[in-house]
Amino acid sequence: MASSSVPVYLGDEILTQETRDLLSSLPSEKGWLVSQMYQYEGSWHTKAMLQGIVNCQKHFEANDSDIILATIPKSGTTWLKALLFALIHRNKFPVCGNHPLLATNPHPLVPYLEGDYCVSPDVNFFKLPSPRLMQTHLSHHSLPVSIKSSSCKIVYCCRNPKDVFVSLWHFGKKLAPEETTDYPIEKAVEAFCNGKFIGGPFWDHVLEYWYASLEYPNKVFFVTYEGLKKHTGDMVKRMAEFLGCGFTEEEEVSTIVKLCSFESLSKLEVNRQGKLPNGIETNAFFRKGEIGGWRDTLSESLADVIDRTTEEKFGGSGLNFFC
Ligand code: PAP
Repeated sequence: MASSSVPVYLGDEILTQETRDLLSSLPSEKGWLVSQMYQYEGSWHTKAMLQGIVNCQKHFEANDSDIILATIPKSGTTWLKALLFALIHRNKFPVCGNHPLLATNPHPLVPYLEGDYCVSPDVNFFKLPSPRLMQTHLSHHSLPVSIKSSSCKIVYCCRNPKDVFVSLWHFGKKLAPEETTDYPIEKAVEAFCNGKFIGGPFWDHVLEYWYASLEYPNKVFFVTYEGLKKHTGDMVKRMAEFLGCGFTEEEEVSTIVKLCSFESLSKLEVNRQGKLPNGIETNAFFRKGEIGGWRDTLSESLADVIDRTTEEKFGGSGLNFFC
């Protein structure tokens, strides 16, 4: 899959000898949306992404003031990038006619850690406005050590698995049509439920951050796409409190909510006609933006397959998705 900011044009030449050796020792198979994927620390990745992960794990140094947005692809990354950027920089960039989000897609505004590290181990984020806001799709256990050992904060967003699957399904059809022709939806659902897709397994990814948020509530803020959709203003205020930049009585949250809404962002020229630096069309990140949109794509029996897996994996965790 050409996941969000994965540089799709990167070839084998970016791989170090160490990564080549590592790759040869890992389980690998042809995957849904990619010709070959590799299992590293329990999750599936492309070669290029693996290089980025290894570099990032070795070289990324978190600052105490950093904010890390963590998601599994298609769970609300673009939306949260916009919301968090607008929220933490609201004094520097008040919501008005020249706000950066009006001219730039949320992805380049919030760097993708392991994506940036694909290209080189010498990444620095010195140009980022403070506090630094960065995004990752890494599992909690694969995060660079300094993210866990420093006082930086993590915001994790998850989404109900049927909508995640369907969002990924359409994203794949748009971006990698040749990789999906021999992959019927039944096979893709099976791969998703077995955790065999880029970034998967979904279940373990969500549960790890869920338990981390219960154990360390001052370190990890857990939010669902559904909760955010239903109570956007309240959730944004809670995130602000968690990040130490709470709203005053007089401050309005509604301008940020509106600026970052699907309706506003998806209408902007930059998100309708633009391209990310890696060539992906920005409109690929704005499809429906709904809760329960899976109904248009999944048959009842395929929805049941995902529901049964959800019950099995999330049973007893306290996590529920009623849609
Ligand atoms: P990524 O992880 O690859 O960056 P991500 O942004 O998590 O992707 O997922 C895209 C989904 O978020 C799309 O969902 P859909 O396919 O079900 O429609 C997209 O429409 C939705 N999305 C993007 N921006 C917003 C937003 N501002 N509000 C709500 N949903 C949004």
